[in-house]
Amino acid sequence: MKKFPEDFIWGTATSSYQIEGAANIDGKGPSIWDSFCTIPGKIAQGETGNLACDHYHKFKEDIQLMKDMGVKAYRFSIAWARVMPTGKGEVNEKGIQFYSDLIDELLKAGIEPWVTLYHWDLPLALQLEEDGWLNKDMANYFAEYANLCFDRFGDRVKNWITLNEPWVVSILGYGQGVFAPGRNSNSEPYLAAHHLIIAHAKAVAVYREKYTHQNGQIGISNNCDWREPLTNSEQDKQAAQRALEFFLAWFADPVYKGDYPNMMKEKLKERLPEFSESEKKIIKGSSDFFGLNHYTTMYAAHSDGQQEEISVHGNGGISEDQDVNLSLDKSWDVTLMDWAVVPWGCKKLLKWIDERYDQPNIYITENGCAYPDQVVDGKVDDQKRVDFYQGYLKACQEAIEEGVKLKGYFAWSFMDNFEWASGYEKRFGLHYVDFETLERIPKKSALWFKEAIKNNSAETNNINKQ
Ligand code: PNW
Repeated sequence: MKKFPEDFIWGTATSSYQIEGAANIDGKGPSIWDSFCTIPGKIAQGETGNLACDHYHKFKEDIQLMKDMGVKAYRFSIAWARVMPTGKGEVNEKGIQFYSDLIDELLKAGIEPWVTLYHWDLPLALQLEEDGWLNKDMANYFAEYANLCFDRFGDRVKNWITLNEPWVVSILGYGQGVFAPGRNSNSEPYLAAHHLIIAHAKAVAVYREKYTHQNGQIGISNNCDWREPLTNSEQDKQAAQRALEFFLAWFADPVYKGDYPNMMKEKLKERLPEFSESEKKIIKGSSDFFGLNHYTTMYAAHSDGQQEEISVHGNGGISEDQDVNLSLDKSWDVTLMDWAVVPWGCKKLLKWIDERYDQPNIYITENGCAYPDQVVDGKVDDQKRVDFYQGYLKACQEAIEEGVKLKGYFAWSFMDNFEWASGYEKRFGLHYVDFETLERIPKKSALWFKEAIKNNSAETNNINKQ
């Protein structure tokens, strides 16, 4: 059996708004997601995260389930508005207490906390009073909030992720308007992204200036699909490269090279803001590791300004800026999100990152899939999810053998939860959640993951004991 390196980190992941519930108790302020969910038509079935998995009250039970699986690490996010109800100023001690208890419980279970500071649930007050991420001042508010978290939790938390997927915030939140705050524009995404990058860098600067004695690491998690050239033509190869740069290099180039890709500057002109020299200085080198969320692969082909409508749930970005047409191979299986299952795309993307950014330590901070799971006789036989994880983890193993410094892998998600605009229809969990009773049931995939962790290998097949 091929093994992962001894110190490989096996983890699972969640985010605050998707699991916590307790939306307005114990002093929590409203977030833009609380508010966005009240707009008719935005969320499937008009669902909200008001209750979600009620993790706020069930976190001990959830940590026990993680312990049962043998995970070494758990990635969760802090709801900014739970610890700072209006996003700035006053601190809500009950919110601090919740995360403090959660962290203590994890450590007691031998599970390392990996904490995301921002997984999209911006305090509503910052949206209404300050214009959210369109305002550069947001970077300072974020740095102050980050400082609070380092100060209160940094004695126990050694792994920090500033932002989750600024691409999603920018494109789905400010471009397509399908996520909070629901804006529709072809220029605001580039402005919001600009401020997100500066906010990330400022938070990292605070950590490095004031908290070195905590001996932790800090980075950012970006999402990216793989883009495979549709044909061998030079034009399609360049189209795939452009698509990857618009997706990932948009955020990773500033962090690793100090500025946006030239290609984006040329194409976007004045719609792409410029960093000042002092901003470049704090941005370059501002991630101790490369956090990657990866879900799927698409073909990319050159287009001469004529965009084909893609039927798949839109993750192309602002495609008219890229001159790229995306498509799927008919032979590829797709998940309930219509995202294609293509493990080799994951390996290619890891190698692309390894090369472009000079062999950084990489953590896959999310990878997973949604399927229409069903409980039969108290069990959930999600063989497709088992196959998905096995396929992607094998691809990871191959990438490591070929020299990629992949140090860990977090399955999305620990349990079924509020899947944003899709509500509760799209189940990504290793654990099934009955949203009526809130009961959790480990799926077959959770049992597979447990064995894979035990064997430290993706070649695990022995899970017939459910
Ligand atoms: C990520 N896209 O979201 C998030 O980090 C999770 O909170 C979420 O539950 C998970 O993936 C599954 O969706 C994404 O359109 C949402 O490319 C949309 C896209 C990518 C990631």
